[in-house]
Amino acid sequence: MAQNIFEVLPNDLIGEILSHISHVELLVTFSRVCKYWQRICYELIWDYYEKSILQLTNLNPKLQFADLDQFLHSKQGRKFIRYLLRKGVYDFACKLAKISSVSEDIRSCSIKEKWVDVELSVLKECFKRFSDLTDQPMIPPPKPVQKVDESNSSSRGFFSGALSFIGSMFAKNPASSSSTTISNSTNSIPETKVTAESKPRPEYDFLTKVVLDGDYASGKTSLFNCAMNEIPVNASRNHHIPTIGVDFGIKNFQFGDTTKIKMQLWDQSGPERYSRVSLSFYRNASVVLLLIDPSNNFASESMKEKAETIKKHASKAEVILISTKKDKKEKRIISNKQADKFAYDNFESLHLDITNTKLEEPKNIIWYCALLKYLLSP
Ligand SMILES: Nc1nc2c(ncn2[C@@H]2O[C@H](COP(=O)(O)OP(=O)(O)O)[C@@H](O)[C@H]2O)c(=O)[nH]1
Ligand SMILES: [Mg+2]
Repeated sequence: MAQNIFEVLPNDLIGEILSHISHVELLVTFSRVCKYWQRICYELIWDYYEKSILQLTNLNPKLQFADLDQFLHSKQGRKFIRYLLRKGVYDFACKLAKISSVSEDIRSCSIKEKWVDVELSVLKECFKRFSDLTDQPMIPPPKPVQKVDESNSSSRGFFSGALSFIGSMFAKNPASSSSTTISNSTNSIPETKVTAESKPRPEYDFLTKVVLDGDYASGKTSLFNCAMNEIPVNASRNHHIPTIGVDFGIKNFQFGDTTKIKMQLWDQSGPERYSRVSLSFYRNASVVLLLIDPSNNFASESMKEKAETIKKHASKAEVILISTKKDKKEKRIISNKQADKFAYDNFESLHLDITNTKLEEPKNIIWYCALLKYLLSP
């Protein structure tokens, strides 16, 4: 009966509904959506694949898969899912970075609204569903179970409640339709209190080590200063102070009510030249930020060399390729398209083009790293 309603909806209306849903959601809810919509979801996802990936990979655009499920289980499909998930998380990170608040000593940033928990639990489900794509080096400390009151999830946020809405259409019992820890039962309130009071919360739920890697003068220390100390580069001064020794900073993140992440951000110096020393930097790194200055003549060669080293010594780390100095007018030797392709081919991951002359993009990056830690951890 319910499916017939979907069947008779005009295509324009279906298109309007689906336009509010991200590609990640389309992908993950795809198999749950009623069969009348599968075709439209298929077309939207395939269209995105052609626009975003095929042009990077030079694959034959005529390559067609009989059905999306078959494609998603292929090697290319798995790579695409991995990429899509990361894109979705990065967009979400940008949004959180913008609305988060920072403590006076700028060591902690938080966003405590309940809808963040709800949206994160949806993303976490996506990562769990494709769990063979996740592999993080450090084991998180045990985490107290907390329940989230659904009444506050409202329509704000990245997923706009669309997933819950569609899920509830197909569930026998709407309250059980969500696969997350969401509960709107009245019993959940005392239960939350008991849990919270009887077990003191640990200082953090996950510890993540993020390493800045890349050539001399690629912008590592500048990104570090933006992210940790909120000091942007003054482009007119163009004064490079080489880093001496090792530096690392700590930043604490709190997402919603439930998750606290402690991040160590490592900046390196000598190892740019003494590569053997840098191997200890990679140990237990959850994320490697590989920076390049795309106007540097040697960036292309060193990017390839670095990629090999990272694959060898930090095989479990998530790698993000970052082009710095977006603000500079000089001719770039490495184009964004080349860098996108390099990141996709080598790390199945994102390439980000940033400037350290403003705080915004470095902040987005560390929020992204913090979110990834949470989402990739079992
Ligand atoms: N215009 C501009 N200059 C940058 C940017 N990032 C770094 N720099 C400059 O590039 C030089 C090297 O940066 P630094 O962070 O010390 O590089 P590191 O050796 O990799 O740590 C310094 O003069 C910085 O001011 C950027 O995004 N835009
Ligand atoms: Mg430096």
